[in-house]
Amino acid sequence: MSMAANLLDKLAQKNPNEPEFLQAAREVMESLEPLMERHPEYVKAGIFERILEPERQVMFRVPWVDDRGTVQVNRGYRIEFSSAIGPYKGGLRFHPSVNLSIIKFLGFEQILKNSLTGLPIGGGKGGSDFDPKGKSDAEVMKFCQSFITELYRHIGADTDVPAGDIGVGGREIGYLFGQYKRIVNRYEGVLTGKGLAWGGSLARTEATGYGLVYFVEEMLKTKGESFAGKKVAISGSGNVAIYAAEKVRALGGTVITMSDSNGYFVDEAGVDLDCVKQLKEVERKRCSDYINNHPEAKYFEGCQNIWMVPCDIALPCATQNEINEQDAKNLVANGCIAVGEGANMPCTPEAVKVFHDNNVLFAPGKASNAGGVAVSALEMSQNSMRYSWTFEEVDAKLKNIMINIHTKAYQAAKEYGQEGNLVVGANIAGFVKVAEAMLAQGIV
Ligand code: NDP
Ligand code: 2IT
Repeated sequence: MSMAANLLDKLAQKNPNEPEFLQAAREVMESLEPLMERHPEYVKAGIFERILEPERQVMFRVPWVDDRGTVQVNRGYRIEFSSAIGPYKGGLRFHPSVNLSIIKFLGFEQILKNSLTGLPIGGGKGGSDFDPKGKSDAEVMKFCQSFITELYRHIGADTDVPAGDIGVGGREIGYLFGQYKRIVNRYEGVLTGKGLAWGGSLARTEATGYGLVYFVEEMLKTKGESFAGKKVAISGSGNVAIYAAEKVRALGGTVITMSDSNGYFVDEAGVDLDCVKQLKEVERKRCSDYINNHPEAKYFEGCQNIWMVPCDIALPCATQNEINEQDAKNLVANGCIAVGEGANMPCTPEAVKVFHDNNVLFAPGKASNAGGVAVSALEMSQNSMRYSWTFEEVDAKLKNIMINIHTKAYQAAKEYGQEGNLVVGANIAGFVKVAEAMLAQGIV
């Protein structure tokens, strides 16, 4: 049995009910096999075993009272996975599907993603099975206050810095920050994605989507391609999807479809982003409402068939495992030339294989969606300096970071004999920096 297989076997025995975590760990450990041979010192120091075990896992009760006076109880999580290269850093997800496996997969991915940014941030993730959908602002506030009243003792500007993810945007970060500040009586950069008037960074809202498109642009260049004139399918209509769509349009592409968890609409003339922003960011409405303003567009119930819509480039920006093997085959059959993961792990391993086997350019999320956390790290820098950069300054830094991540992943893949395989390249390039830090810091 290979060393990776052996590690994964033990991991599965230890964490039997964590399919998403095991899926993420498998992809990484299989990529790292050549590294295990080249670096016996990593093996001797137990780096692989250690990186697979979170440094600390916090799970807690989040009680709150809804608008009808009924007591509600949710479960909160914070997985502090690795502090080898900096304070734990990663988002909070509020979604009814949240469980330990999902938060651990996200936290594990975050270690390597954060390393790839080149900035000094460790890996962590958290969240709750709370569903913000359909809740009043007052309910969301009460939940956030209860959540942070427990979590505050575990986080801090130099310890662990959460941010947004699915279901956590500016509104939630505001309530979390307000209550944190009230408890600790300190104004510090403990959360990122803050409002611009109170410590947030310009371009953080746009960062993940813009960064994704900057990365895919670099990847397309390796084949002499660009976004200009391309039809682009984007799943989701949240933070990542909206700003990916905005940058695609700026680069001359046409976004023809977007979705939410109920369904998707197709607008061949090009999605009206102002309308989507109004529906999603202001009114908190559904994709089905798009056709009220755009009768020429078509709405379809259910998410899965979005990948049957013929496109040149697909950017999955909703959630994990949203593109399976059959979806990937449909995309290939319809002439798709590139796939960029905006979400975390939106493609199953079988789907990724279909893309690689058919020479479809494939950008793995831990590289291509790293722009959000990169600008979060820039927000931390600005908070420490008590200073703020202009939008143009932050955007230029973001673009540079995304180009560098592409170069690092491309070169690492080439160095290990797998040119063009950015999955392997991103895993190796992200891992080496963390492994070197762990070696230097001893067995901790
Ligand atoms: P949002 O909550 O802003 O938007 C999520 C979007 O995806 C919504 O349109 C939502 O639809 C849809 N969606 C969520 N869950 C499901 C599901 N189970 N099935 C179908 N559709 C679903 O989140 P973000 O845009 O911030 O996050 C999207 C993805 O990007 C996630 O995978 C996240 O981890 C990843 N990511 C986010 C970063 C960030 O900076 N925000 C950074 C890097 C990665 P609905 O409204 O109906 O639920
Ligand atoms: O998955 C991610 O990288 C995020 N949700 C962003 C994390 C952050 O700390 O900005």
